[in-house]
Amino acid sequence: MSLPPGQFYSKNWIIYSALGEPAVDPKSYRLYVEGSVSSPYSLTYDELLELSTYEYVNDFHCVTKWSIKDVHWTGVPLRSLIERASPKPSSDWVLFICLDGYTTPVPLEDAIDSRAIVVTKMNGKPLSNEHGYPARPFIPHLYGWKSAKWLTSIRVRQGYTDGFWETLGYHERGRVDSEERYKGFAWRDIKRSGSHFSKE
Ligand SMILES: Nc1nc2c(c(=O)[nH]1)N[C@H]1C(S)=C(S)[C@@H](COP(=O)(O)O)O[C@H]1N2
Ligand SMILES: [Mo]
Repeated sequence: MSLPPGQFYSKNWIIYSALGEPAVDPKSYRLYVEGSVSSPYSLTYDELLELSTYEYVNDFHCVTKWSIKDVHWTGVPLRSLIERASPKPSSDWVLFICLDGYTTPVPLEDAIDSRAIVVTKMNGKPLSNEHGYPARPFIPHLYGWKSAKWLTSIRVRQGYTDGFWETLGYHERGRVDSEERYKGFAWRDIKRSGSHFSKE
């Protein structure tokens, strides 16, 4: 797997917990699939673990440029979780909502990508608390801030809304290959324009 533009490999993860680290009790935990859907529902942790999983090896890319090589991901396809709730036809975004209050939006199209999952295991083990136990989404072609830790709700929406980092200028979509790091432009456009501050 080749390294996308602007990234470098780091040996160790950098743990980001912008809003603190909640301790999640798996007995009371619920994952909600709700919003612009006909049949909202929720799953307990045990129910989530009973669903069939999909696994693969893929790098993890943080927008601040560090990447982790060859992470083994195991999780439940987001597509199946979302389809079960029957999204209304006009739905076009999904907002991930976390127990610490962190949020991040992704286009519905990315959320139902065949490789988009709700991760329950990283490198063969349940997620550690600092990595977002019990669940976090992972969408391989998007930057790591879209992989919201301590996920509690998959909210289908009509229309875009900012999440935590998007309010502070991070890109609406965040595709790694086209360097969608910040709103309004892709980093490669800046390089092409030859100036960091003027796009005119
Ligand atoms: N709830 C929550 N999820 C989060 C974050 C956060 O601060 N809070 N940071 C994001 C960012 S910017 C990155 S790069 C990854 C980092 O994952 P890690 O903390 O497991 O290394 O988590 C993402 N998910
Ligand atoms: Mo990040």
